[in-house]
Amino acid sequence: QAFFRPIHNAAPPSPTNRHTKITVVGAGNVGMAIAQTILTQDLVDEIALVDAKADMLRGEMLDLQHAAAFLPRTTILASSSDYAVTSGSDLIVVTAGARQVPGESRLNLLQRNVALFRGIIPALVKHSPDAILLVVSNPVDILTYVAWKISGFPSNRVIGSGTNLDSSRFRFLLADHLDVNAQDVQAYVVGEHGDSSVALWSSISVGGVPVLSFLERQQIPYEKEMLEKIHREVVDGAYEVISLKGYTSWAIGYSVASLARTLLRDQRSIHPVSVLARGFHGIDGGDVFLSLPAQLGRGGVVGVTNVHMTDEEVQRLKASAETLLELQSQLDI
Ligand code: 6V0
Repeated sequence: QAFFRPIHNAAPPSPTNRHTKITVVGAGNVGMAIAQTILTQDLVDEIALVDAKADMLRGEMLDLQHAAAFLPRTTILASSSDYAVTSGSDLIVVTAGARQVPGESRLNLLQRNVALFRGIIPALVKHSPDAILLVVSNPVDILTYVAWKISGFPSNRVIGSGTNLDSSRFRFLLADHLDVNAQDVQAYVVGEHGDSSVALWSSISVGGVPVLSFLERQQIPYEKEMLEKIHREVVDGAYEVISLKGYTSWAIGYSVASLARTLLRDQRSIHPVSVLARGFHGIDGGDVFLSLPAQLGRGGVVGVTNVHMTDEEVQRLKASAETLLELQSQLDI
């Protein structure tokens, strides 16, 4: 109880609105970009940070707390070992991950990340049994499946950030090429986040104008080649940023903050994110998470849109699902 009271209470404190809380596990480049974007957007009352590196984590927490005079009021907590700081979270974002060591196979890295998830997911679930889990760590689709399995949560409360970021890259490049605002471009990249992602050409529209059928009517083959080139740039985008600055952070920060807003404020917006895809678009080989345009709200995944896909797009999506299932079958969860 403070001795000095700058304000004399005229009335008892008013009951506050419902308390909202986000936990970010992994306070590296990606986790901190997510935390700081969420802070600036006034999305929650409390942010809890968890990372294995205690000193770095405390430094990050203090650095953010020192910006209090310039930011909406948010309590920032951090702990490297005590998951009690995460208690009562509405949303948990997992960015913790092991880094690939030279010569290590993708499967080995994946198995190490499974072990890491086995260490953190049960502790998170214990302290926030009603939370939504949002996985960002790579390979995001398989780790979302792993998080679903370990958590025991219903599938509507386990989501991977998936191709939400790839779709933003896609919309940026299309907008740049067509000289329009990216927010007016409706375009989805679906499937696996990464090399086998599928661009849904047939459903791209700008301000309600369907792009592909317009180009086909105008018979402009050059433009179609240009569009293919744009998808390649989307796939290579992360590699390019990593080769230039060492990691990606700002775009994934905004991408996850946008998902957090939709989920916590029950916006019912549609985002391409990694969801349990079994039963959609003919995916029937097993339980697999990959990105499809999904409607999100306070309860997590509200539904999956019945987006139009050509036969070729469906085939590529199914191939993406098969690749993921094959890897999953080799995992020891
Ligand atoms: P980073 O900077 O190495 O951060 C990872 C953090 O995790 C580090 O600070 C570690 O100390 C911490 N960590 C490791 N093990 C544990 C543990 N057991 N408990 C708590 N913390 C732990 O990596 P960066 O932030 O650059 O990337 C994080 C992950 O996000 C990686 O797997 C990336 O591949 C992935 N990304 C996913 C994207 C997507 O679109 N899904 C986009 C960008 C990056």
